[in-house]
Amino acid sequence: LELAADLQRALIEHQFAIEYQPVVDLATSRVTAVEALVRWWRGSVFVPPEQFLGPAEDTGLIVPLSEWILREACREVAAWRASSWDIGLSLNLSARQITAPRFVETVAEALAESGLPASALTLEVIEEMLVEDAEETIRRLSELRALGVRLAIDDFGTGYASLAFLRQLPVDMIKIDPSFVAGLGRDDTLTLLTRTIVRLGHDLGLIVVAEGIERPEQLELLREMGCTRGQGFLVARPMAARGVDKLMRTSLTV
Ligand code: G
Ligand code: G
Ligand code: MN
Ligand code: NA
Repeated sequence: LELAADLQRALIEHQFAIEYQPVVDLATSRVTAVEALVRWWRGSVFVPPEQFLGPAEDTGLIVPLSEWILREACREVAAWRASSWDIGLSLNLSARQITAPRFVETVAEALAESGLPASALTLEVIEEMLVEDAEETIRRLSELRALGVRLAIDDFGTGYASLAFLRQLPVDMIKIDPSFVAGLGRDDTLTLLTRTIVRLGHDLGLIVVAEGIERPEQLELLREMGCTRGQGFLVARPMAARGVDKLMRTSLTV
């Protein structure tokens, strides 16, 4: 309850910030996209998203917070693109955000205001979001996709129905959950499963992103598997916008 009141105040007092984690093309090491990740500095104390996203969802504060992240991130990425950097933006969606009134309109407005092309925006959803209000959620995401926005399944492979999800919603990308990537080269089953997910994604014509890359061996195996893109602390950590400025038009050293 106290956290809820603090969240409300934090929104009004602009205590939230966005960090961007680079996503690289594994063949070229070029940064092709950034994933926006919300940060809350409650005074001098950092509150991890895992601690406040639940309460924000329960109180509905996730809706105005997500709208701020959407507009701000679209604006910042559009500015990078204006310096002729062909970069995309990935945003994590919350269940409540998707079913809120005017969600589709809000995304369309953020694109129009910022000048970010719809095709440069990827919206990440997790499978659990299709359990409650599934029809409405699928309808809205399909509307956005019809506008040219890309859809990604985040944490792919961990949900109860990954494959059913692929049938229900037209998606462009799957993001392999870090729990698979963690086992690359160390655990035969996880290595095999990762290889199978990469092949499945490619056979379906999807972009496949591996998440949670921390060790050179993982990167090597993912490249050998032909995984399209990679993300993780070894590649680059989430960073403030001015950190991304410095990365512009560079290849990372991975
Ligand atoms: O990268 P990080 O540890 O900050 O993210 C923790 C969790 O919070 C992840 O599951 C991530 O998807 C989620 N998250 C981060 N930023 C956002 C956001 O802007 N909106 C939503 N809905 N979730 C986010
Ligand atoms: O659920 P989602 O995939 O959106 O979560 C993104 C979260 O993963 C962010 O909080 C980000 O900080 C974190 N993250 C990104 N790369 C790595 C990594 O290599 N290792 C670990 N442990 N976490 C990572
Ligand atoms: Mn994500
Ligand atoms: Na993920």
